[in-house]
Amino acid sequence: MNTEASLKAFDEAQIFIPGGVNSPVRAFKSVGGTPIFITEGKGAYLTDVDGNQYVDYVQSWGPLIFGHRDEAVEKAVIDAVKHGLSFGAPTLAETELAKLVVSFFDSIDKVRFVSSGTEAVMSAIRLARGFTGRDDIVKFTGCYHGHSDSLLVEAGSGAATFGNPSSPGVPADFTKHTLLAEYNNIESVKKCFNDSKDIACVIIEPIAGNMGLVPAEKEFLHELRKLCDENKTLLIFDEVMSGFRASINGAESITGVKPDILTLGKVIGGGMPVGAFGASAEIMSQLSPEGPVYQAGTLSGNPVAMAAGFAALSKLKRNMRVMAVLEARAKRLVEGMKQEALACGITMQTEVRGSMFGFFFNESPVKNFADAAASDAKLFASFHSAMLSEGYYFACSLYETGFISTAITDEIIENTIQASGRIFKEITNG
Ligand code: HOZ
Repeated sequence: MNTEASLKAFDEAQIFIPGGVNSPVRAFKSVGGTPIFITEGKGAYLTDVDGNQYVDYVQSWGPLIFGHRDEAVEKAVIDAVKHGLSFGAPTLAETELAKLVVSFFDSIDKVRFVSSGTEAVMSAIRLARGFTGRDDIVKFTGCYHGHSDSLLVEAGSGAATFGNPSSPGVPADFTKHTLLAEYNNIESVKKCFNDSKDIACVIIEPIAGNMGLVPAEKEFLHELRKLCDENKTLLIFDEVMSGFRASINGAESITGVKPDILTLGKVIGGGMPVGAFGASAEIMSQLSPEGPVYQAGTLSGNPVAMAAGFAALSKLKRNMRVMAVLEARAKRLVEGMKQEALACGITMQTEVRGSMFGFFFNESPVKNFADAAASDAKLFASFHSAMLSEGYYFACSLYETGFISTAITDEIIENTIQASGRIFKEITNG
């Protein structure tokens, strides 16, 4: 495969952009390669600057549930653009999307839109602190909630990929209010509640997607809910990644556990920059201008982004059964690859939640970040670059999650499984 133009593009990008990328995980560093530069996406495929085509299992890290250039989303964006890019004033599109988002979740009455997942979670934490009048928060090692100061502590995603789960530049004074617990370990949460009587909220990815795909156990979430209630602490579900991916009605519909505050992003913007946080009317009434907790944004509720999100979510609402189709495909993909790996003496751990899939080269099941980190990173890197050369674009970090879009057909899945079989044979034959 010729990647000369991508290499040249990367060289030039590195002169003007730190590391040549605008988000670290894209740099391919942990898989020992260099990023490919994309010119176009269509349906299931990406095309790079050298003209190579790839089946895309990243889907812009989750948003593109209908694949690249979905007709309905594209049309909605073009129509919206013709009326103006941004007004910094209310539009009907914001209420339409808010009404639609709220209709999917039992736990929220109101929602506020922002421009990214990071912003959504940062604002949700401020709201929880304002509502409870407390300062401390609990997060879980390996969960990633964006790059705001108090949440960049033992974080997953790109932070874990580069072995810097906590960042310089974040004053210790800011993170002293962030208590850490272990995912799927309720005793570690109890310890936090013993150590502090000032916990405003516990924030969790109920289906963690930023240490690879590691869902929280149902019983653990139920106990977490109970602990939060006993301590009058708010429970925040960060579903920026899993929202409309793991289930159309959120993790609350899979686990029976309702959060007090929900954060969303990715799919709700249909590929445009959107984040959101929602809660009961009582909690949301603390937000400015109704209440004293301040939060704002020039591009919040941007009309083009609202139009894209509305087109994507209303299409999902009309075609709810696609969720089952996507899940069946995701299961077939990881099961097929697992069998191919096993035939070559390689053990793989796999997970699927809706259209999200994950795999680890690990002898034992992965329940938390320590388990994920014990996976064979070298084997992952070899697998990643060999699959890329075969035309399959997987997330370039073992701490990220894969996504199926409706454009990825059964035939593409079967071809991917066959390619993985060839690769496992090559790898094990040295
Ligand atoms: N935080 C994103 C994945 N979990 C990566 C974003 C990006 O690099 O585009």
